[in-house]
Amino acid sequence: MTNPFELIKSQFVAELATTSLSDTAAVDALRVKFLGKKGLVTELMKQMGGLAAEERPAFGKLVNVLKAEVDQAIEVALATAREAELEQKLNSGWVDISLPGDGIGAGSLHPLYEIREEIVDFFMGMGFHVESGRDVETDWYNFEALNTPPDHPSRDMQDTFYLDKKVMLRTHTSGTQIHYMETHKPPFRMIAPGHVFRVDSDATHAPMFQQVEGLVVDRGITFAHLKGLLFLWAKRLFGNEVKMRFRPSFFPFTEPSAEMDISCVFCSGAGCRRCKHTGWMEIGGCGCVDPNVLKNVGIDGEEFTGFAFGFGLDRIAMLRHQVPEIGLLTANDQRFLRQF
Ligand code: 2NL
Repeated sequence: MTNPFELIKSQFVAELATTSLSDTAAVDALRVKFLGKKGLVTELMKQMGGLAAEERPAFGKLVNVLKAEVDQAIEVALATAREAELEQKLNSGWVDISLPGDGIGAGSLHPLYEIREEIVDFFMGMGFHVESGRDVETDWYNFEALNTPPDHPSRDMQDTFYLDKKVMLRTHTSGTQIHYMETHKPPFRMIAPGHVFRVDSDATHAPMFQQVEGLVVDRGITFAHLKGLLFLWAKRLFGNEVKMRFRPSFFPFTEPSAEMDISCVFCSGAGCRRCKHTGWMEIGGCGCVDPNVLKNVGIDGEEFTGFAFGFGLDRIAMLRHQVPEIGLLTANDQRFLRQF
């Protein structure tokens, strides 16, 4: 058997018989050995160029048949090896297809924004316009127009983030009402929700927090309108059973002024640690607009009167959801946020 075709073929058959049919790399090595650039079959094909013209057709036919046979045997062996490898992978890494899949988590509104939307909804229902204002105000809008004299403690460098001598991050949203009154003629009713900034930072105070302030200016507005509206609003937020009270207070921009308390949401007024055993919790301040403020924005205080109020959103969210620590609202802790 000196025929080169038969020789190579029997060599291939012998080597294929000893190649592992569960190993694609081994089968591929066999392919390279016979069909690669310098493979045995390939070399045989190259010999054709040195043959006499009449010998070429017969030689070409035989070498092509050989190549096709080797080709096909390799393809079959590769397919077998691939399947064997897959089988082995599946057997070694067992998958429990009865386990539940990964859930698709749905987000929800942050409690602070949920409260803000609820409050905005209530006042819009009462015909209030919503104005968001600007975070940076000048001295006039943040203090001067609000009847806050230059020596007032709230102007202290230690309470206010100043950007320049007369430019600052707003310490309350009241400047928004000043802008509004300067550009609109009464009667009007509006609220100003937004972020405010104070140098304060401890367990119960954050350097940035959210407020909602409100303002009504019309003919014949009295303190009774203010009280009626805020009591209605507190019932909407905290339920019909909530009790409310006003305490006399002072703000430079209102006269008279009051602070508003609701019955403690933790003990319903019986007295507990959270309300310092008073049964009451403060939720904001309010009053009739000081005539000086109206004068500053060119509104005739003889014809028009008004009331205004301001509430911290964090405090209201805490009371609404009975959150014991203010820091939880801004810590971004998923274990806390997932409860809403
Ligand atoms: C509080 C108290 C308050 C106002 C804000 C206001 C605005 C204008 C005129 C008059 Cl333009 N008043 N705002 C009035 C009373 C109280 O906020 O404790 N806020 C957290």
